[in-house]
Amino acid sequence: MNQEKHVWWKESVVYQIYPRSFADSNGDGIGDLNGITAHLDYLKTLGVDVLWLSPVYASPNDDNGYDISDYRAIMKDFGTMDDFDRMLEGIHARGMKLVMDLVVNHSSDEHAWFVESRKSKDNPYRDYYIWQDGKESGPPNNWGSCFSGSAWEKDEASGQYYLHLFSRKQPDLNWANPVVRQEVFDMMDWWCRKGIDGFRMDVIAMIGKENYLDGVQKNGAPYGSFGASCTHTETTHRYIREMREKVLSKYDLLTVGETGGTPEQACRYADDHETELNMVFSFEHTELGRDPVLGKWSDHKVQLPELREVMNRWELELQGKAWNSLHLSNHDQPRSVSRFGNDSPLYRVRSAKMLGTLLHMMRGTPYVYQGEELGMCNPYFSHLEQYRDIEALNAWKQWVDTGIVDAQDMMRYMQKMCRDNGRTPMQWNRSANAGFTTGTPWIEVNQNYLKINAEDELNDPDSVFHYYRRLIELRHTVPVIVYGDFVPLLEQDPCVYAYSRNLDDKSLLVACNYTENKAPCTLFDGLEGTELISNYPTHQQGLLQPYEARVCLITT
Ligand code: TEU
Ligand code: CA
Repeated sequence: MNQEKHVWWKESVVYQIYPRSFADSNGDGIGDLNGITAHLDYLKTLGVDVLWLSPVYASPNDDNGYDISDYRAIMKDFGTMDDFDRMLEGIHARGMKLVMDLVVNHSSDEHAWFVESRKSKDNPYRDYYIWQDGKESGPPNNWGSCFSGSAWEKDEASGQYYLHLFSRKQPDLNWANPVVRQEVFDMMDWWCRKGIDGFRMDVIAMIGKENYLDGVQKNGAPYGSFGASCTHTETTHRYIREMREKVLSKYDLLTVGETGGTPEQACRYADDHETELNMVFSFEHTELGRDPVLGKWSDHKVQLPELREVMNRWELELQGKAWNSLHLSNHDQPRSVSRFGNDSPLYRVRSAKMLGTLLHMMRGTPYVYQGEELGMCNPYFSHLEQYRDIEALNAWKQWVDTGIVDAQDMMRYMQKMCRDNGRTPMQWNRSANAGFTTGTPWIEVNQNYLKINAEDELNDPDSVFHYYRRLIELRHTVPVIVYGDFVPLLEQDPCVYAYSRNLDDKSLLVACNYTENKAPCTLFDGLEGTELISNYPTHQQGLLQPYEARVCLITT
């Protein structure tokens, strides 16, 4: 018997809502809180335990709410604090929990703190942000921002530069200032007292800046990397432990850090003794196929051996030490069925179910990103005007407008990788704009909504929706899925992703054909077990059909 400690957040499935694209209640084309409240029964039917809400705080929307101008107010586009309270009540009334996004590496440049800070060198808020003198009429160092260009912006008022690891409208908060830390902790406490159930912590690994030395500049890259100076530092760990002591330890929360990094680093953030966070998001699997110069801008199709190597390693290295989180998509990623599966009409449903199986039977807390439960796809926008995302629009300027990358190539990369792929409106039904809005949506609806929408899937017992509902139900009813040990199987197989989970006298056998070819597989032959779930009505001995997924429970 393994020693896994039993807690609710290990037994939960989390559903991520990107509010701007979920449901619009008032026809202005923008999803809002009342839209969420109106669809809580849908989420309850799906069976998820926890909702993670991407930022809903006041924001000028330079980065869709990840640039916050008031941490204790609701964005006007999304509604009011009363709407929030009603939504939270509705979530709790249905036995679900709410996790808020915590974006405190940076604020908006329109936050009152920054408005003050930039006024003068001796303003009391100056040290809330990171200001430095330039070097030789240029910025203080060679760091590039995650959203292209220098990570430093010169401010004319004082002639100094401020640091922004993301857009220039997202100045980094100065965590070295204890007053800033206390402001953040007080704000977190305020939300906890309101009754929320946890935090997803945006780029939390970057809060502990240790020095401002030039970063490594890779082959022809225009800027250096800030990674070594800012990310996963001892200082970051110290701040998180302080946060735990001052806020997190006082409440029963789900905490997930958006840290990325290696399994070894994850084991420090999310160790079983709960000194820092409950779990972290890893991105090694979603960063497969990065281009050495263009980074995420590539059209690499992720193959089974590379995906399996990464995901198995994370499962194995965290086992017995830390809790894992499981995800194939979120608001920064393309649609998982388009990226890892096959979104052609022939295989979309099968491959979406296969990917769900592969992920949900693993050890860790699964995250479902809105629309994933419907098998929603990338929209394949082909005109720049259809895109909204600041990361992509800046990248276009950096690579295409300068003549370095061909426009057609970049468009192909964006169709594969742009964050907008995951941000097209939720497809509710067959009415205009997929029932998302009665107005003009802020970003175009995927034109396939007549075929892919929640209403039709609710009525079809064979839909991706009902398959996800069943996966979630299994997690709630079969303990080996939550607490079993993970053991990789068939690690060299070119088509089949297989593993087992083991707890006491129960063993779970999972096999997924990751490809569109038939794959020989004898794992289930002669086995005396119960089939828990499969995306094919019958299983043929010795074989897995294209994208077939099958899970059997065995008593030993
Ligand atoms: O993302 C952090 C992050 O690392 C992303 O910039 C990522 O590299 C990129 O999206 C991949 O395409 C978080 C949020 O999830 C993201 O939406 C925000 O834009 C970002 O932080 C800044 O707050
Ligand atoms: Ca609205």
